[in-house]
Amino acid sequence: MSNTLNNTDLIKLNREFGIGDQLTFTEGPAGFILAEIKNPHGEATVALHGGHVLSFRPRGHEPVLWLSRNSHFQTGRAIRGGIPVCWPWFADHPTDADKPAHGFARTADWAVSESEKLEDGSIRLRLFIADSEKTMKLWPHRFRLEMDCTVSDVLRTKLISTNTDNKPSVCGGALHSYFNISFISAIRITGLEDCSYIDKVDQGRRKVQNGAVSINSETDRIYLDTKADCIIEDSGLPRRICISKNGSLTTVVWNPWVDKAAAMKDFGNDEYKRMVCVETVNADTDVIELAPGDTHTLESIIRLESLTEG
Ligand code: TA6
Repeated sequence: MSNTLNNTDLIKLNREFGIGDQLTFTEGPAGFILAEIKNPHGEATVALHGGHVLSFRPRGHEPVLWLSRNSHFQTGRAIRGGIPVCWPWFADHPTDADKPAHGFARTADWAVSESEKLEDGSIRLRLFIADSEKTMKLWPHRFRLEMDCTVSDVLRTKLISTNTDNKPSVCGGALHSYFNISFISAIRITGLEDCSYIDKVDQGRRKVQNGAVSINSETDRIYLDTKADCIIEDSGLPRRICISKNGSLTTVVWNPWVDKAAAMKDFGNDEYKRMVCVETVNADTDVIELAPGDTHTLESIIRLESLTEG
């Protein structure tokens, strides 16, 4: 099914997977099909294009995810903001620079496989893609990739990779989350203290994080062997965004700052002041080897805390 609007698709989707007024499929920008989730705890929007969570807002709170006002909504292009799904590799392809950065999943047409309302009132939605002639040209492996998100006042997002081939495969990936913040100088990120990282802004030099992370210039760091929760403390809103994870030993922190922001067409020049990426990743030494039939789950759990809590 193409991800752009076709009435029969929408009617079929709502009949098969809709849940009253709590999960409805609608038309979005450029005719992209969106799943709108609204329940007493919170709300979220998910695009079938890229299996992409675009927004999340716990009831009574400011949006937690950031989306660029200049984002593309175009077949074949990635959406700028929310939670892009990077897969089956993170950042540049390890050996072929002609292959798309962050893999092909974020520009693929995903389909719906499951939806349900859970006992606690949260709504769960599952989307998937599988290998095709097109993907085999980019990555010669048979696979099934699923994105499962559960929405309450907590956003739980799982990326489930299954090797459906008869030979092993190695994949990397990320839930490349963009967070909405009051102002870049009003935040600090904890949970990465004493972790070593690859500084992509400084020729890939290896460094060790000293104290909390604050951002006052272009930042692009791959933190290695990380297990702890990351917390974005935002004194401007004020709140704490807590990001827990499973199935990942790598965390990426990114802010393009002035020049990179200006160089990106799908990113407003001043928008670097209002976003930060704290990504749940499998990359570098933490890529995943899947034997035939094997499955790996990369999970992020995003929730809010007030600054006075904890
Ligand atoms: O996750 C950080 C990063 O890999 C940066 O190097 C930067 O390129 C960012 O992703 C955005 O990549 P994109 O391909 O979406 O422009």
